[in-house]
Amino acid sequence: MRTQVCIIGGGPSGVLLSQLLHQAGIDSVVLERRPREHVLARIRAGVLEWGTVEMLRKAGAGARMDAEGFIHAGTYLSAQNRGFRIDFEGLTGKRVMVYGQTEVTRDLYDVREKSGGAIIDRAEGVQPHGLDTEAPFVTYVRDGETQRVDCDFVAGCDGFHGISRQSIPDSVLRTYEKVYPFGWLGVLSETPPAHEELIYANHERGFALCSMRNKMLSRYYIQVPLDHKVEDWPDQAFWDELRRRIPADAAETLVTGPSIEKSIAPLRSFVAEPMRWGRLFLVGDAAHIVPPTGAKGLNLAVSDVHYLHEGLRAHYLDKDDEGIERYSERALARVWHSERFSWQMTTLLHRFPDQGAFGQKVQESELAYLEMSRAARTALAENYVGLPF
Ligand code: FAS
Ligand code: PHB
Repeated sequence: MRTQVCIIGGGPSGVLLSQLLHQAGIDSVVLERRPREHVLARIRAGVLEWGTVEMLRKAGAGARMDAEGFIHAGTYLSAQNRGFRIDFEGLTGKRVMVYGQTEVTRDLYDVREKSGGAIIDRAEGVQPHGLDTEAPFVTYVRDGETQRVDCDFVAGCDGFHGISRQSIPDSVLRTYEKVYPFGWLGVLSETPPAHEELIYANHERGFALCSMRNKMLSRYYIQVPLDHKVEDWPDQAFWDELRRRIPADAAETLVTGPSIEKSIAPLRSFVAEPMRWGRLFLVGDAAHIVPPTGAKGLNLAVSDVHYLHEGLRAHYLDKDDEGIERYSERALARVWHSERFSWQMTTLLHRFPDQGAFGQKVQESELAYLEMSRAARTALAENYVGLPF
């Protein structure tokens, strides 16, 4: 088989890129190792920057988001059970959309299928070849048969554990990493959200987050030690701990119910540079990971897609290679702003094992400064709603 762009990974970045390339008349094939139903069942992000909203609409995947998503003009932060609001709209003129990544991925698959896209799932042993030549190709095995895709470019949209980043020689690749000494225990419950906006809670017992998916589907997280397992947290223990950490008024009205999903995710900050080697471009989690405290992971994947799609479009339609030559530089500039913000929010809101009483007081002072200073709230708000592409 021959195509112009071979995309490894059928998550949100891979399918969004394929759809945008299609709209520009550029041919692509998506190779996804998991069965489609597995990909479409993943529960991950919940908050979309407005740039992401506009990209999904541009790709033709925004109708259900506009009908079912929640537009939020602000969020709450709290320290020791007392909350205050960050007014995104008043401070920046911008808002965010709360709409689950599960739905985003489903909408992208739907629009890509409708536009005749080739998303090949259960593609095993995907292996790029000749990335530093003029004629790269990708091999994979499906139903026991080895296949080959000849292409002009390879987009590595295959996430943190994918094959693409590993295909860049160690002599070229530079990585930067910070692993946090705790994880997030997440629960999904068919209950009304604790509040009409999100609540990010700092508490001496640890971080908590109240989020949502719709009027009867809530998403909650509490910080837990790295050695905890899901079975250490029966539902009642989770609800009791969440109530201890969030603002008193939200704790009083919290509606609890059985968890329909419960999982623990580790937290790390990670960046791989460069995001391009020869004919390979790294996109999304294949190149970078952020702790979810800043709601940036999915949104960064989308901004990478923006830069790469623009670069490939100029290459094929205008014979202009500046976009692909500067892809890594442009994408990384925005990646590092989000890495910094996600690290800052994580450092501000979580209980670190070695921080001591002084560290807790400094966090509470920083939160008090945010509450009193419009300038401080504006800085947080403009990063949260998303810096320009
Ligand atoms: P993805 O990992 O989504 O997709 C990569 C795809 O490539 C997958 O479908 C995988 O099966 C496939 N693949 C991997 N290796 C392959 C190979 N060798 N061959 C073929 N295919 C291969 N972000 C937020 O903003 N907020 C959150 O709350 C949040 N929570 C998260 C919770 C968890 C448990 C995880 C893992 C991530 C979370 N994220 C969150 C980040 C997440 O949303 C990512 O940023 C987002 O999925 C990035 O999209 P992709 O880059 O497409 O990578
Ligand atoms: C979520 O709804 O899953 C969510 C929201 C905001 C975050 C992280 C996760 O910062």
